[in-house]
Parts: sequence; C-alpha cells; structure tokens
Amino acid sequence: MESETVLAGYNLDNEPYDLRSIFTAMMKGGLDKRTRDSVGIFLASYMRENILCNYQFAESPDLHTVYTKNQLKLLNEIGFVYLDKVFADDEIDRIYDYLSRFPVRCYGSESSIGEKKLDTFLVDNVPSGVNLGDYQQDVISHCPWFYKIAHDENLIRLVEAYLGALPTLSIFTVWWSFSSGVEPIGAQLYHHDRADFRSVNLFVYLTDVGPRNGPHVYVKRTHEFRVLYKMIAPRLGNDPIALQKFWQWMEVHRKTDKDVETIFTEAGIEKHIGVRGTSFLEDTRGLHKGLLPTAGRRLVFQLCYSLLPKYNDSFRPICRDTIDDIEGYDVPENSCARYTNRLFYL
Ligand SMILES: O=C(O)CCC(=O)C(=O)O
Ligand SMILES: [Fe+2]
Repeated sequence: MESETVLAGYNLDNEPYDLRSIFTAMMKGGLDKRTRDSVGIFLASYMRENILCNYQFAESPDLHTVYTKNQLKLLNEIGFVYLDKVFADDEIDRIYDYLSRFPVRCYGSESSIGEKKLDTFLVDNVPSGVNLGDYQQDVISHCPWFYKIAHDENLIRLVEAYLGALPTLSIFTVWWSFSSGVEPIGAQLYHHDRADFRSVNLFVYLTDVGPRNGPHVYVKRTHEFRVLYKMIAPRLGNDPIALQKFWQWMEVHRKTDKDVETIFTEAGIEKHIGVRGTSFLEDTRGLHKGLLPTAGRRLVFQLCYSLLPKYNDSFRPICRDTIDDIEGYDVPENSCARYTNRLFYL
C-alpha cells in the first residue's frame, strides 16, 4: 500500500477576512439597531460567564451603598444619569496644571466632510480655525487623577450593573473644543457611537460649560431599541411604512440638526449644562453630539466602557509603577479594576 500524504492543516490566517473585521462590520451598520442590541444582551451574558470562569476578584462594596437604584433606573430609561462630581475642585486645578505642560493635537474641518489633523500646540497658542485638540494617550494614562478614577471600583460596578458584565475600558481620553472652528466636525455633528454592541461613557467637564461653551447634547430615550420603539411607534401612529422609514434613518451614522430636532422636538433633547466637575454616565448608542462652542473653550474627560476591547484600535499599556503616587491610592492585585483597565495599564 502506498504511504498516505500528510496534509498541512489549513491556515485560516490566509483568508481574506478575519473575525475582527466581521465584528466591526456588524457593529458599524451591518446589523440593524434591534439586532445589534439583541447581540449586546447575548454578549453581556457570555462575557459575564466567561469572566466568572477565568478570574477571581476580591469582593466589592455593595453597589447600592454608593450609587442608588434610581441612578441605574434613569440610565436604563432615559440613557444618561448625573453622578456626584468625580473630581474635587482642587483635583481639577491640579489636572489643569498637569495638562498645561503638554501640547494638544489639533483638528479642523476639511471642506465639508471629516476632519483634518493639524499641528500640535500648547493650548494657549492654538490658532483660529481649530475645532478640537486632544492629548497623547501617554499623557492621559500617566495623569494620577485620571488613573484614580479609571480604577474606581464603585464606578466600575455601576457600569457592570448597567452593561450586564464587568466592563473593559476602551477609550480613555481628554480633549478641548474651541470656539474658533469654522463649522462643526466629527462628533460635533449628531451621531450614535458604535464602539461595541453595548457600551456606556463617563463624561466629566473640566471647565464650566454654559449654553455657548459647547455643551454635550443628548437625545433622550434613543439608546436602546425597546425604549426607542416604545416612544416612537405611537408618535408615528404605529404606521408600518413610517416606522420602517424611521429605522432606516436611524441606521445612518450622522444626522442633520434639522432632522433630529424635527423628529424628537426640544423636550426630547437634553443639553448638558454644568459647572466644572459635572459628571454623567451616558449610553452613547443614543443620538448625541458635542456642540461647537460659540464662546470660550471646553475641556472634557471621557471614559468609554464596553463589553469587548475596542477591536479596531491598538493599545500599548503602560506600567502602573510609572504613575506618580497619589496619597493612599493603591490597586490590590485581585481588584476587578485591573481587568477593566488592562488595555491601558500592566
Ligand atoms: O464632545 C462631545 O460632547 C461629544 C463626544 C462624542 O460624541 C464622542 O466622543 O463620541
Ligand atoms: Fe459620540
């Protein structure tokens, strides 16, 4: 008998696609909102089980001693909730001093679409025509007060209660919005985030934000298919054709002010006005934007929590030991905060 030829195993890496790109395509419009939200519910329970099997974390304090059930309820029903200020005033002063040593990368508008990367400048030297300016990831990750809030177990547990599984921090950022921009760009236009099948963001204003300083704007009850359906179906007289048109419109990533304001009216839209330190959690699957300021400038800090790591980005975590000590702040080895922050800290 002839000897059998042993075939090499088929190498899936040679396929013209990979699971990451399929996942990203499904999130970014490949699936409709109803399906994306259902996948989100499945994924949360999958992740909860997976984390339970693979990690053993120290017990956390009871969630409801720190955040109330009502806060979770508001987040579920409306899509956002205000929290107590997460930074004290003197911490914001120190954050401000810390950031002022570093330049910001500036962005302005490029004809009618997208945004153009401009140069880097210290914040007081930013030229006119600039809409946005952000800091390098390293600058943010090394800031001790940002480190502290990113590791706040009470916040992580509140987010876990909302998402249905222990979250992964997938965006950790701070940026300026300037009033010198010529026209709104990027996230200054109404849109919905599609970073994951379920996600929630913490926003903290680091400057006072009045109506002219570029407040964050949110369309209430647009975060979750079931909530949005309940609101919109009666308004459209339960007409199947009108509803079908509405869901098609919802799928478009960016929307005009006129469309949003006509469909949802002023009463359905929240402008987050607040002094520095104002903190809120928001499900940015709902429609939102950061208004282009018409006066002054706004500095905002943002954490985005998701179920999975953000697959279309790469991460270079830094070593925790390189963060300057802040009094009495230490992250135990078996804290769930280490899991949540693994894309940013080793
Ligand atoms: O600047 C804002 O308030 C909005 C930011 C935003 O939409 C985003 O980061 O996705
Ligand atoms: Fe957004």
